[in-house]
Amino acid sequence: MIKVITYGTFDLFHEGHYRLLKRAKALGDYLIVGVTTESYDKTRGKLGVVDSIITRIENVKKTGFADEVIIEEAAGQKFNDIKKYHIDIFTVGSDWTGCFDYLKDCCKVVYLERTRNISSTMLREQRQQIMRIGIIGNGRIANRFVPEVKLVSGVSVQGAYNPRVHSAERFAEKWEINAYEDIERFYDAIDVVYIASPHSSHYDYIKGALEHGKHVLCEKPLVLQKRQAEEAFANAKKLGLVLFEGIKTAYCPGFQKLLGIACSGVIGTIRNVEACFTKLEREDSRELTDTLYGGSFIELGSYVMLPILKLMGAGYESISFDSINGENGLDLFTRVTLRYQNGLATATCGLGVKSEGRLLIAGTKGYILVEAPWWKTTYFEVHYEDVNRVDKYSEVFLGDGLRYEISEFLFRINHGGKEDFKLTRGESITLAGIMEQFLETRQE
Ligand code: C2G
Repeated sequence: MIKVITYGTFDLFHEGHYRLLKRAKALGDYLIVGVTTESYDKTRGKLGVVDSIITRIENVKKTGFADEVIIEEAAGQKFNDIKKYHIDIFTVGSDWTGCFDYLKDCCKVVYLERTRNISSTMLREQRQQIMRIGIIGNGRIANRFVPEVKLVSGVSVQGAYNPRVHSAERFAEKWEINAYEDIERFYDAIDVVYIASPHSSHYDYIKGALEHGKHVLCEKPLVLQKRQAEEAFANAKKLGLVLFEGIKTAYCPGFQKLLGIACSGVIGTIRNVEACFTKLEREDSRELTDTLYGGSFIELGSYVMLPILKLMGAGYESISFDSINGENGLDLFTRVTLRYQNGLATATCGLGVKSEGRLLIAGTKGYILVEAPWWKTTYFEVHYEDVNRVDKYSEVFLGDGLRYEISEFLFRINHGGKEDFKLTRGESITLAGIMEQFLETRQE
């Protein structure tokens, strides 16, 4: 008798799950299915699981393919289960190709091709639908995005669009999704859009996606003009759609914790915020050669402005930019200084100058120092006049962190788009206005 084992969350049970179990069963005579617990999913960074473990087990059982269902509650369990149950074949979808090769010493490992098109036939009965996401732009960030989607329940990457079809095809091949050359067909196949194309194209893609009735998650900077941001948000509101700016720090758990503590009054009234983010790029990179929309501030400014807007607000009295520019006029390093009625803020960022990526928040009773890289906010300390008193906080930042923004985006869609306190529409509009002002000063 050939014994097969597979594992999964099986949340919002869909056709991809059904086909996987069917083929897993066909590999042998007896199929064991391990269903993950919520706490295990949390530790492995899978967010937003909707169905209870009871429902998920029931759904697996209903298929009739599982001869036995077990619970998977910890990392490392697979190895022991394979021995315990005398397993011949371990199988899982090809989105995990390579990840479980370490089990090859104990049994045969088979990666079954993942189901590309999740149709809605099975989902119609579900109270919550799987959102099929379509990606516009196939660069570095899009490549980091796809594996993070896998860790958020309730969303699946359907396909990629790129006017340069070969680029979309290469990307789709790599991630086992569909490539679309025709944007109408692309919109027909998806529910939500992730825009990761060059900055200058964001505005047009946002407009098009909203007109096609799609919710939009757009990489920062959302747009580069205040008027465009206002118009895009007004459009989304009119159409009842979510428009969401992807600044991943805004949604990560450590940054949320930090804001809570900073605003709790422990350091008194906040008077000064200093944020720095540098990331050295090659001289021939897009970031340092796109003379219209490249440069340090356009690339990294959204991050460094975020804690300032969150903690000091958008009501600054003045803002000024100082840059060190390269020969092509792009800023290799930029310092932004803001003056408030009762406070100051400085944001520095650089693609050609390296500095300490820390965040310092100074108040009337103490200060908070967020260790570099502060945009992950994994560790920070609260200091007071009494040097012996230091409060220490840590928080996780899993993987590339994009899962937090994807999870929040879905949450907003499923809750009528109302809860936008982590990054408000007003803050995104202010950010677009600051980008516009920066570009104007650069042209002078
Ligand atoms: N799957 C698939 N096609 C899809 C979606 C999922 O073939 N469109 C497969 C996955 O590859 C996996 C199974 O269905 O083999 C269950 O998927 P999930 O519920 O997303 O669980 P996952 O996070 O992949 O768990 O220990 C857990 C396992 O390692 C995998």
